Amino acid sequence: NTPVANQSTNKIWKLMEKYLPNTKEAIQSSVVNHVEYTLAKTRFDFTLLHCYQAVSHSVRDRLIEAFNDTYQYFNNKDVKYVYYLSLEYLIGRCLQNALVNLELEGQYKEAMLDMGYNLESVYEQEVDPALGNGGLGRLAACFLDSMATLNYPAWGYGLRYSYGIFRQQIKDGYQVEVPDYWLDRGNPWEIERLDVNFQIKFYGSVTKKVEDGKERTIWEGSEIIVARAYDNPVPGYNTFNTINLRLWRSLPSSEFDFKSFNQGDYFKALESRQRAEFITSVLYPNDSTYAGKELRLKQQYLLVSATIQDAIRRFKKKRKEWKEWPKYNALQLNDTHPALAIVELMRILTDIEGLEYEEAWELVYNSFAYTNHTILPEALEKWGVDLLGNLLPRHLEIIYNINHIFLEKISRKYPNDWRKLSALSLVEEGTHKTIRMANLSIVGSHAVNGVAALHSQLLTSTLFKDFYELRPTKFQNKTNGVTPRRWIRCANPGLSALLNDVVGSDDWILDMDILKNFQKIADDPAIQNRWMQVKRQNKEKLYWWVKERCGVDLNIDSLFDIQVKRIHEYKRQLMNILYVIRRYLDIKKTPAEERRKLFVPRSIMFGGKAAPGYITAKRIIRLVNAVSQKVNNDQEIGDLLKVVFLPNYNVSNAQVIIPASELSQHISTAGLEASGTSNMKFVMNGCLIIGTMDGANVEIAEEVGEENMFIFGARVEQVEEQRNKMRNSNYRDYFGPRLTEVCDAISNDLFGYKYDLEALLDTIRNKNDYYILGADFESYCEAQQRVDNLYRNKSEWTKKSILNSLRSGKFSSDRTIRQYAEEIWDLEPCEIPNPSKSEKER
Ligand code: 4GP
Repeated sequence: NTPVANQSTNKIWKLMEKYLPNTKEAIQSSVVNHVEYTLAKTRFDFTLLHCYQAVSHSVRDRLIEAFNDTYQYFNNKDVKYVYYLSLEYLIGRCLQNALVNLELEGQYKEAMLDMGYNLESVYEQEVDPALGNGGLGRLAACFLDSMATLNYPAWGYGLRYSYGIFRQQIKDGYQVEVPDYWLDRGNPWEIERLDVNFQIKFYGSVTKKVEDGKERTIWEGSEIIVARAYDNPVPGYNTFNTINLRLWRSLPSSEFDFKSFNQGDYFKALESRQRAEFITSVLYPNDSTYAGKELRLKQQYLLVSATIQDAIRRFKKKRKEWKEWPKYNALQLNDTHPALAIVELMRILTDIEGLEYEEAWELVYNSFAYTNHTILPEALEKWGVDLLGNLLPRHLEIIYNINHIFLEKISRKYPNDWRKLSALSLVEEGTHKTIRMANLSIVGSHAVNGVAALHSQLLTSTLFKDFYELRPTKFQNKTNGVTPRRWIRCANPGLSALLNDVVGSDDWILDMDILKNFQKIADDPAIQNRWMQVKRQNKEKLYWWVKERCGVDLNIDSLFDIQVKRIHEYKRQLMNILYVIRRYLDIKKTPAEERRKLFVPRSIMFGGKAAPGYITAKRIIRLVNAVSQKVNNDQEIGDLLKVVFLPNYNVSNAQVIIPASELSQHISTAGLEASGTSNMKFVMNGCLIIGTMDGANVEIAEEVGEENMFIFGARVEQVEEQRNKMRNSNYRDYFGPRLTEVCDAISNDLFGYKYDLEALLDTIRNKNDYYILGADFESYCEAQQRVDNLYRNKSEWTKKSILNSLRSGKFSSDRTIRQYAEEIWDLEPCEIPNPSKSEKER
């Protein structure tokens, strides 16, 4: 008779109550254990990569202790959860962030140094998990950090793509996309949950049955796959709380395709198994554009269905009554990508749980909320009813039903107002009938928010005006934020140390607003000097980065002027590079001996990926590289002007680029950048912004003062007027002589690549200048002149740099997350008692 352990008295659990100690010796022994037992390495084939893996495993052990305790605690306290649903998470590298948040960086540094390893170079071994495109995905990652730090009971849910956003290489000045198989060296951070699997159905048919006088709807899917959970612990800072980012991976289900197997069609059966795995294989590389592909819809549904099933399972374990659902669950939609969650929950509640429609709708409506991230029309998701109805026939029925009931209410409120009815409808009629996912998200949510004050205001006055008039209280603003842990503490250790000295503690990491109390230091010459030293060290780091990757030798004393973000016409990288050409022509026209008097030496850097199918964006990269080649090799110019395209902009590169930047460009056409979040990171790192009154720039100006930025260009209410002006004039008059001369220089083949570059210019000439680059160009040049003037005065520049940083507290994602929790989720923090240091070190 083998003994069977009793769950409560089992010695396993007793033994597990001990925490790993964090002494130097204990850290070393846990690293060494992983070298020997996890990696099975010997001295003969041990590399720095293995060292990174062993260190990560040892940190992961510590994360898991906190992670398990956290959810155990939440469960015991029976808390309300927020579920953050996002198709993208740009989490960036984990090791340093985990060490900083666990407050173990110092200990690990020492332990590793003692064994002959420099922790910094160990960090560099990590791949940068890039399961997102840009702002939306990075925001989700910052939010997780803040949710953990502020002790909110939260779950992040997403997809574990095998291929993240492509790696960008520059070949002959063109962008080349290389697949990013980021898992090829394994991923020490994730925990594969072999026992957390949910079935996901696609296609099939819907039938109605009458049972006990009640009609029941049954959807029988004809393709069944499995979503498996991969957990990624997200540690909070200065707290033991560690939350979970649960990513789903698609796998074939075991019952799958028995028929083919039984009929002996072995290979056909295997092929369909591979099709299942393919669903989560690749992230769609589009930023702010709707893809419209069936595979993408499958991805969306897989995330949604697995997540809702998981949440329901958790809720049911507590044997709650359905009416309590909204009291215990808040679900946040990161854009419309996971909007089917609304429909999926409706389906389960009505078809499976047997709730009445109205009853179910109450629960759905009161638990869901939706964040919009852009008003660009090309981003608005509209799924064709043919595609949706084929893949998810029951969901289409439910959407029609939601729409029917909704429109009935509308027509009672606004009889015969056909315009309103068709604007509000979830269905867009036409030759190709589609479902409007934004309308679905608004109708199914109790709160809808934009991501900066201006953007939220534009949502209610333009894009969602009719919805706003219907229910104004539903609409809110939640200005974005970024985490100071990654963006100051990890990315800029020099500045962190300086701020610690200024404040007298590191309290600012959790309360950025206290920095405001130290504004006096901005005038202090000693602080200014230290501030400049920190900036110089960061510039040196970027100098080497650029030299190694781009082969360009920058002058470290030149002004580092940077625009890094996805390449988009509305972000106007084109205006930036046209100005660079203007500057180049002006320098050339100036007698050699006067050049240094008139022009501040500048290193102008661009970085960002273009969506693979976005030809204009790719041509912008081509132009930047063409200009770079010409200018950097012009002996006459020397270090007065250098132009560099920084390849493969991603989170880890941003951590080097942003702290080194002195001027950063956020120059979108007013009204088109919903918020921007890198603008916040730059400001925190003491960088001055040249920018338009767009997105969060408006609030940054309110906080740091317009006099500490370089604001230019048309305001949102002037944009349409400028477009009309363009329509009614010749581009030469509209552009003015300075921009015209630049365009002519390109046309006259000064930079080569005539075919591409002419096509690029045609996007702004000939009455096409939708992004009013021509209208804003002069004002942009003037702002650039102000930049030069100020940069000559080091002390004044540094003072403004300091003020930018000290006044940036509003843009911590901690502030944003508190607002979501209080104003949308109705969520209370729940902090698990931190096992005392002594207990930890037992
Ligand atoms: C971005 C917006 O373009 C950016 O302004 C905003 O800061 C960010 O979301 C986070 O809210 N949108 C996207 C997207 O990334 O894919 O629509």
